[in-house]
Amino acid sequence: LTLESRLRRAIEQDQLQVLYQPQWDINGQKIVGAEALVRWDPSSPESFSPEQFIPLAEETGLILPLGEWVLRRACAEAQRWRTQGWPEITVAVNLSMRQFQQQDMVTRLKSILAETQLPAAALEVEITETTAAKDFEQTLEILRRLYHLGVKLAIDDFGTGYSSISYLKRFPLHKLKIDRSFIRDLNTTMVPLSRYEKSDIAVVAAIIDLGHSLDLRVAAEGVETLSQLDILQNLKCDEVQGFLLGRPVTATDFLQQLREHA
Ligand code: G
Ligand code: G
Ligand code: MN
Ligand code: NA
Repeated sequence: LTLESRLRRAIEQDQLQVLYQPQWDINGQKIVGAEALVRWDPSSPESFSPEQFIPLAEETGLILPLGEWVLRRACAEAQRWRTQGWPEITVAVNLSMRQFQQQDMVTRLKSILAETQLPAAALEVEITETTAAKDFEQTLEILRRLYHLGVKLAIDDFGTGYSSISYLKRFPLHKLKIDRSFIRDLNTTMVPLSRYEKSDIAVVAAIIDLGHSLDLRVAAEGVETLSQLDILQNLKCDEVQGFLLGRPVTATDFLQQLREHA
């Protein structure tokens, strides 16, 4: 069997799973949301990493049913958090380029919100900088419709694509997520810093300032060390996400984390 037919079967047979990675306020004190991340159920006999199957799903178009399945799951789960006592917790869902550009995407999203009863403001949609930069007019139109629905809009992997600042200025957005490659480079707060380390901090500082000057919240992803967190706090980043504060976990485990940290 090809990976494609296995993936098709996995979608049909519910062998996929959604994990939730906590998103924290900058102090690392409080969970403010979660990013939904799809996984091939590790207990199924065949299991592939998302780095393997997401690009394939993109190429084959399977990302459409897959993405819709993730969206429905994540919205239903977020509504459970709300009704169980955490009405402020948002859920962030990645939309691939094909999914974002799908003709009836906004209609489909709207019906998933209605079906799961999740208020639009509790859903954050993440599109990559590359998706956003693909076709300015089309992106603007889709973002406007989502914005009017009340959905939160985030640019993911920021800094690795090529969106121009004038685009960012004209898109209705709520958040920039600094790509984890920039965070990885924030290795140390030890002084004296090498020129390179200084410039790594300067780049992250510039992204945060850019976000703030556009009235956006700025989140850092891939935070793995306390010194990275310390630098991000000093630079007034707004939110952090990464292995230091929590790996992606099952819905059950995430609910437990909410009891402890939200
Ligand atoms: O979770 P992890 O880092 O292993 O994910 C690998 C890649 O797969 C990341 O780029 C992530 O954005 C992407 N990904 C994870 N879940 C989803 C999903 O539900 N939809 C889309 N489009 N991409 C996802
Ligand atoms: O492309 P996107 O930003 O959506 O990718 C999210 C992916 O990043 C998830 O698959 C998640 O597993 C991964 N991730 C989350 N936190 C960390 C981290 O601290 N370090 C690394 N290396 N990967 C992370
Ligand atoms: Mn993401
Ligand atoms: Na990202």
